[in-house]
Amino acid sequence: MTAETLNVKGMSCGHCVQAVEGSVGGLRGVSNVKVHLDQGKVDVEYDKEVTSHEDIVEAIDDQGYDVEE
Ligand SMILES: [Cu+2]
Repeated sequence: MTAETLNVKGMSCGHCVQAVEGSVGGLRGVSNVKVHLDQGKVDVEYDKEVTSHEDIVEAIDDQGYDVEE
């Protein structure tokens, strides 16, 4: 299992939390996702055999938020 913390810009309210947690949490291979709204951070745990960092970044981007690489 891989654990990462991503810095995500643009999340401002509970709707944003649900959008990010819902989209990332819906990816195959993601076992845990937690948004820290006050810090602009997203903790994610996933199986590298099933999904990738790029897939997660894309899922967040699709919701309209920017991941700072
Ligand atoms: Cu919001």
